[in-house]
Amino acid sequence: MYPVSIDYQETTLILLNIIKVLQQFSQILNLNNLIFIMENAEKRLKDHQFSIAVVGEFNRGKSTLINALCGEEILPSDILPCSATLNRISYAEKPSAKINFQDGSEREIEFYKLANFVTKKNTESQAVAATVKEAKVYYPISYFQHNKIEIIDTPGLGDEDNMTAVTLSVLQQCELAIMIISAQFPFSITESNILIDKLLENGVGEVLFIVNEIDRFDKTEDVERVINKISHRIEETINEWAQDQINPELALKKIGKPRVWGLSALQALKAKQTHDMALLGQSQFVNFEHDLKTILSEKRSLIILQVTVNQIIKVVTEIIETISLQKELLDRQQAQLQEMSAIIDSEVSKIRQKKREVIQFIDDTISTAQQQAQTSTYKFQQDLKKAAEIIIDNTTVTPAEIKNDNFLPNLSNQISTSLNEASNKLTQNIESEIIQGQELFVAKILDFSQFVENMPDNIYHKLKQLEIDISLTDEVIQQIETVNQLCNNLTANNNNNNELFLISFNSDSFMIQNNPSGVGTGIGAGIGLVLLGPIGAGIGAGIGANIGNRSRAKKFKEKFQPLVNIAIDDKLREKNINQIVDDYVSQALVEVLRQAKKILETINSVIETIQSNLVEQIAQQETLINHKKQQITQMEPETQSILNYAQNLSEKLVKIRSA
Ligand SMILES: Nc1nc2c(ncn2[C@@H]2O[C@H](COP(=O)(O)OP(=O)(O)OP(=O)(O)O)[C@@H](O)[C@H]2O)c(=O)[nH]1
Ligand SMILES: [Mg+2]
Repeated sequence: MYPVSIDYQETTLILLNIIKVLQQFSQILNLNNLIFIMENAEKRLKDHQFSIAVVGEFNRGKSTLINALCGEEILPSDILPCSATLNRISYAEKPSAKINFQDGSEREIEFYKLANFVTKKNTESQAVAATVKEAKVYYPISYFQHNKIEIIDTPGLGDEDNMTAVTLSVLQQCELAIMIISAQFPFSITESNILIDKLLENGVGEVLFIVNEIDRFDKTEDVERVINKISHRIEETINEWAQDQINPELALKKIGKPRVWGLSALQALKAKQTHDMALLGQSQFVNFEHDLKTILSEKRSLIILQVTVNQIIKVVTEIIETISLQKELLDRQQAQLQEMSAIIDSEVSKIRQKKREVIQFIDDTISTAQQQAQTSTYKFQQDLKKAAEIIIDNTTVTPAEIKNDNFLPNLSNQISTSLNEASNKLTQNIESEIIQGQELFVAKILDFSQFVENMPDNIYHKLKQLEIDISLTDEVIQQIETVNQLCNNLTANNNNNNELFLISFNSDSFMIQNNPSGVGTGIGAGIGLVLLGPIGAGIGAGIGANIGNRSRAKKFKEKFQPLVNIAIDDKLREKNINQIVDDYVSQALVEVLRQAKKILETINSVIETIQSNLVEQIAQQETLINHKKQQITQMEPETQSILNYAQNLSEKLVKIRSA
């Protein structure tokens, strides 16, 4: 897909293409920092810009080295930590300086006043330097002239945090780094960390090492020993770093054997200023300068490609890692969605089951109430007969009394009063049975509604534990609120107004009233009538006056009782007491039933809303996940082929550069 080539033009085009693709991928994966890195790489590759950063701990002679290259003391240097800003030095025919301030403004300054803006030599200059973003210094350095090269003086690393950050940002945008180490303090742990974290990790194309201040040693052999020692430590550090890389071998090749120059920047500067060739020779500066010029003229393009490739490898590796992480995440989310569907199904079927139980319970309660009422009614019939029997038994019957006109009306009255009492008892019994039924009923529905009310919370709580964003819709919240209100009314009715569910028990239903002129009398009269018949007939048929003796009185009671019973049965049947009780029970439960039905209907729609809502949300999530997965899967082969190409190219570049 990406043919390996080292033709500069062609390779540049391929790399620009790759950068475009990686930008798109970074965008899809939301890797903003990578987009930035690629934008930057694209710009540098197109501009063919070449930046050299001079780095190291403070006071190692960074500024002095740049001065030595220029042959003039253009940058301030000092025995105390000095450089406070980034200073970019590039070619111009005449020396000049511009200051870019933090607030975005830019100002040209007089060249010799540079120290007032870029150092921390005194509190005033330090305060000014704090407002400076960077200084641009233009100077006629001959070999910078045609090559769009800039050299960057950086504040000492590890001196202050914000300065370290400034230097770091520059390292991501430079092709070559010169690391300055002092011959006096051979390669500290801090310096080894600078090398790894700031240079190698940032994919700088090439790193050159300078052991400065060799003039501090008298003997050449001491200088050699120090340089060897430092070179060895640098190699160790690079090896250590390479072992942590995905491809240690390539990482090592890319850096190559570290190139270390021992020199005295201070002597070189002085020699150039005074044209002292002997001192210049002594400074060992010429070797370094010569090699630097060669690198800049011969390897510049290769290094630019190398830096770009390094950035591409860095970015594509991170993209590949992100893809694999996101794939895992998406797989997990997919599994979770299935889990979610299962949770929803099980919760919904739980609540449906519960609803069936409630309906069954309601049916049972009604039929139990009806059965009990029927039993009470049957018992009522027996009670009435018993009451009549007791009255009849206790009545003294003599022939003389039977003849008395008041006898039968009195007897009837007694019986009807007694029947009224029994009737009231029945009313109370049935009433209390119904109240009990209602209470059970209401309790059951409230219990169920509580369950319904908790259902969404239960479901959403379980779903929340998964990593997927599911929310309770307003519709659900509103419906649950309706269920709540209906249930509150149900409770209120039950607690405050039982009458609502009750029809007042009307004794009329049983044709028995306390009012003696009413139906009670009617029964009495009826019984009287029935009795008068046989008695009259008896009189007529010869019972007549003989009714006066004991056996006749006993016979009267024996005949009278069944007649009373028949009269009771007839009256109850005539008034259809069974039906009345049935109706009464049903009517008493009708209001609760109506309300329960409404609650159950609302609950039904809550369940449906929740279910359809969640199913919809899950479906949406699934579509989203599938889409993402597809996008990511499509990226995979391309990222792999980019990585392969970049690694091959990197290897080629290393070979050519070290040839
Ligand atoms: N003897 C000797 N002194 C040097 C040499 N190079 C630099 N110095 C001195 O070391 C001190 C620090 O030099 P600078 O160039 O300011 O060092 P720097 O690394 O830029 O320091 P910061 O900007 O503070 O990070 C100055 O006093 C220099 O004159 C050298 O080769 N030999
Ligand atoms: Mg400095």
